[in-house]
Amino acid sequence: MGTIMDIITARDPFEKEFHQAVTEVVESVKPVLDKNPEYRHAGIMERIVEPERVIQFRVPWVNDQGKVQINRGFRIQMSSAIGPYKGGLRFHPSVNLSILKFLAFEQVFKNALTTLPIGGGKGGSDFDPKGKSDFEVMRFCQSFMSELYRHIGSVTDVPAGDIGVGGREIGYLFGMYKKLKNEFSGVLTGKSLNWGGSLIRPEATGYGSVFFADEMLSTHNDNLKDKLCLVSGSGNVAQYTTQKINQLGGKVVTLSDSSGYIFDEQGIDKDKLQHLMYLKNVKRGRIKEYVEKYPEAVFTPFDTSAAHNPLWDHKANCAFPSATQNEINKKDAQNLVNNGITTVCEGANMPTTPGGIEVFLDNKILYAPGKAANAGGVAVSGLEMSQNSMRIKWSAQEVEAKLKGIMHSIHSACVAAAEEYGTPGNYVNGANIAGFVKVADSMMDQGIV
Ligand code: NDP
Ligand code: 2IT
Repeated sequence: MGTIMDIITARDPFEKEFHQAVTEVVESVKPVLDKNPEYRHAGIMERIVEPERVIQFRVPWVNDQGKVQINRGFRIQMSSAIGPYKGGLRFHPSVNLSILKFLAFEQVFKNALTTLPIGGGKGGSDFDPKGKSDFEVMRFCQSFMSELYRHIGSVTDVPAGDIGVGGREIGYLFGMYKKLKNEFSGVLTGKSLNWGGSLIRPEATGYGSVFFADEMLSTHNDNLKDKLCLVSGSGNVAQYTTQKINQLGGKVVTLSDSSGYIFDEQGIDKDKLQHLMYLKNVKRGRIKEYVEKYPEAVFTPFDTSAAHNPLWDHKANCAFPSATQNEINKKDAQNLVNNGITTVCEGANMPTTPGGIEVFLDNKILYAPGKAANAGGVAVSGLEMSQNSMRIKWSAQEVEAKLKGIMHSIHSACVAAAEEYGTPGNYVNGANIAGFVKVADSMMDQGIV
């Protein structure tokens, strides 16, 4: 049998994001496989890279002009080794099998790190919610769920949000699921507070990422107070990352969307963030509108043909990439290092290319990969599932304390695994190994399935 990479590139030659995510894990866990030959005998790696089930379906809907539209829907049920499939739904025109398989693959290890009993999955559609009316989004979500409902359930597979899927979409999806199944259950997380949602779920990914950065800094007897921070994105994760950095005394000077970024040297404080949230969440506008109210800030459009992203070329102590995959390349990473960055904490999934990661590791940056740093979102989704099962509701303080405890545990698990395998301070190896061992041991217990 060839190597894992030979197998997956022969099977799916064009899935470059999936290959990228698998390559990283394969490299990290090689010493674990060498030390534990039983994992090789049981074909753990061969099984872990093959989704348990892939569902692809047609999503027909009618736009406001009465024209029929066809999108593609997907759900990747990657691993149920430690619990029901769990992971978000992404609605974005770039969505394809490669992107969803990379996300589902990373989700398996991320969910294992949370300490909660949740397996890994991911789904979504190439539907673009941008510029669509609420009714169009509703009709799309209803059509999407009219197929997906037969494959999911509160003990089978529990989707949530991701890029392009927030509270509005989760509401429309839940409404259709409930109608088709005649069942009110915790089949989705990220629900509104009135009908089963958990306090702090909207905040959880951003808050968790900042807690993780603080954990890393504490290993150097440092913290986020007075730290200058670059944040990318301006959606759910970026907004609450900014909020928590502000609460801990740091200063955020950038935010972005797919069209460009803003640089506000004075800092995006509480009031400015509130306005940004109105612009993005209520008005569903663009980041460049920020400078209309705050002319001291500068908007720079992105040039997609440029070799580097100018957002990462500002002087700062910490970076929180929180938009999308591969938004920091080798040149961006080098710019960050040249400008004195000490800490990089990934709110987004796989935002740094392999070349960029190498730069961070070579320069001994405190670098947290997404599967550890952004696990707070799915962790609070797990807590939402617990509250739904018990039919109770925890206070915001209780959930935030649990989230903080979980991020602390994830940090400790990464540090311990990295040390055990001879790469102290390498959070990439730490996260991959700690997540992998839990899943692999569960697969060993359950036989060849
Ligand atoms: P949102 O849809 O709320 O926001 C996404 C942001 O990223 C927007 O500002 C968007 O800009 C920008 N963006 C999206 N695609 C691109 C692109 N191709 N190029 C440049 N900018 C882009 O999503 P989230 O905040 O929820 O997700 C952000 C990241 O965090 C993703 O990587 C997601 O997988 C990850 N994540 C999310 C979790 C969650 O709980 N929501 C949990 C863990 C990770 P625009 O408006 O122009 O599209
Ligand atoms: O990437 C992720 O972890 C998410 N989008 C959140 C998944 C979830 O089930 O809450």
